[in-house]
Amino acid sequence: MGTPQGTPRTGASTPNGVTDLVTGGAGFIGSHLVEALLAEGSSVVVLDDFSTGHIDNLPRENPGLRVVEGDIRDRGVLRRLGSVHDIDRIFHLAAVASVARSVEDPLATLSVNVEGSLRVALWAARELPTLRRFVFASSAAVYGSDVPVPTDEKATGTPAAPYGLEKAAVERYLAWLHGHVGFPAVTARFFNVFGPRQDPSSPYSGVLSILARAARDGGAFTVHGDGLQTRDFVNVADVVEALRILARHDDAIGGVFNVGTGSPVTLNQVVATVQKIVADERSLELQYGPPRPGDIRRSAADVRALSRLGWRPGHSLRDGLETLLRVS
Ligand code: NAD
Ligand code: UD2
Repeated sequence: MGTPQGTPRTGASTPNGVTDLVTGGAGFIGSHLVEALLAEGSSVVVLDDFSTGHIDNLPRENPGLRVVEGDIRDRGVLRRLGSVHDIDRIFHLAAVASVARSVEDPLATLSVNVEGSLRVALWAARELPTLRRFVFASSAAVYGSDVPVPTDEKATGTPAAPYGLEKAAVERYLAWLHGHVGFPAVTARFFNVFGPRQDPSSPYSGVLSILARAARDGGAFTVHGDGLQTRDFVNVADVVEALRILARHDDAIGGVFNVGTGSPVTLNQVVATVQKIVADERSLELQYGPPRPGDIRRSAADVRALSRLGWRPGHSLRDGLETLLRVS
């Protein structure tokens, strides 16, 4: 395909010669990934519709960054991207990343999370013949509650909400494309990611963003249930490192990888740690309410597959919480 109006296609002139496309790059996880990719010398193109992402999350002054506002379902936007940039790797993070929203309006989330993802993958498979990697942000939500814990990638559970069904569907489409045309797809199943820039504004936002805001502002925090539910909270910096490893290792192609720590904690333990960190300055008003409908009781990742590629969580939960309380 030709380059419109002689626009130079990017890629060759970047320090490491690599051009990365990050869909959803203005969001919580995406913006941390963009920073890391720019730091390693990639030229980075962000495609985001800013539905939950923010331009302020991105280092706009960095000459290696190009931001395109658009919807992943828009064929015209994808076609233009492919004609202007020599894209080597795609990190597909754009999604309506909300379990609650998927329950309220499953057709709306299906449209973005499944149709949108499939459009990006089909476009890449057809129009980017030199693409080296397509890393997909999936979720532990594909497992539901009827699986052994810690959970390895072979476990087949029943997702508790449309969000998990949507992620599972995209995983299956990618497996098909990999088998059918050798599409270089890799699936990363994130567990409970936390860190700076996670938006705490909805009751269904990631629990640690809500807890950190309450601790910072001295507000109330409600534990849903008895607080003995476990989660595998993984630092966004470790998630970014996992994505970089999955993009580098050819062995990862066609694979599915949990991204957690393998060290789950109860919600009560996390709350106690936060209370200790803020003890001198503020008080956290803690209350217990009824369990949240559909909540799973235990969640923990078996991370042996990712560890075999050299990944180790580099941040303790306490360090991560301290950073979160400092910056959020
Ligand atoms: P986020 O909402 O901060 O990021 C999603 C980004 O996608 C936003 O910038 C949003 O504006 C963009 N987007 C949404 N719909 C779009 C569309 N139609 N076209 C273009 N851009 C669109 O969420 P996040 O927590 O950073 O999640 C990133 C990815 O990781 C998502 O795919 C999510 O499902 C997945 N994930 C997140 C977690 C977690 O704990 N945060 C856990 C498992 C999986
Ligand atoms: C699911 C997915 C996760 C990600 C996320 C996106 C699993 C195991 N995890 O996480 O991968 O896709 O959804 O949203 O499926 N809680 C409180 N008080 C609050 C808020 C939450 O007690 O104010 C509890 C909540 O009831 C749950 C725990 O904290 O028991 C974690 O909740 P969450 O919404 O952060 O994430 P979760 O586990 O539903």
